[in-house]
Amino acid sequence: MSKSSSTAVGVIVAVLIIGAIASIGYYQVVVVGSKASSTTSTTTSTTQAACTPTTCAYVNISAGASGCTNASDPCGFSPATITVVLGVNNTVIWTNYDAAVHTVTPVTGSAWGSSEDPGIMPNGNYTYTFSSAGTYNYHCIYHAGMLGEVIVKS
Ligand SMILES: [Cu+2]
Repeated sequence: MSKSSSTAVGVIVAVLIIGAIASIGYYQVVVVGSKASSTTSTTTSTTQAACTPTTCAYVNISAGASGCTNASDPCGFSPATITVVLGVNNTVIWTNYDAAVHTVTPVTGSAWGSSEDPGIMPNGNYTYTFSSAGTYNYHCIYHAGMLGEVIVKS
């Protein structure tokens, strides 16, 4: 290899290295930075549905719930377990504070539960009044880690 061609190769390698460093820097500043800022700016004006005439119990679908994909490490429904009493607060309202669509779907049966097509929209809610004592396990059909439970007492 002649001296001039090895110099040319050296220049090309230097340009590639600088380009790689520049794109990593771009990724961290622009891509990661925009993710961070969009995360902090997702404070929405989501409001819980009014509850009349009964007293309701509320479950929040937390911001970031779409990341709850691990069934052995559940998250997303807050509180994950809620205990209500018939005639007192047996109307449960789920409010979606996340940017993604979620569902409240019974683990067994289909006697209750939110729409699954598409589900509870961001800022939306789902209300159900339980009329029988029991334990009602539910999940989100889109995110395997979103598991919840309503315990209804008489
Ligand atoms: Cu979900």
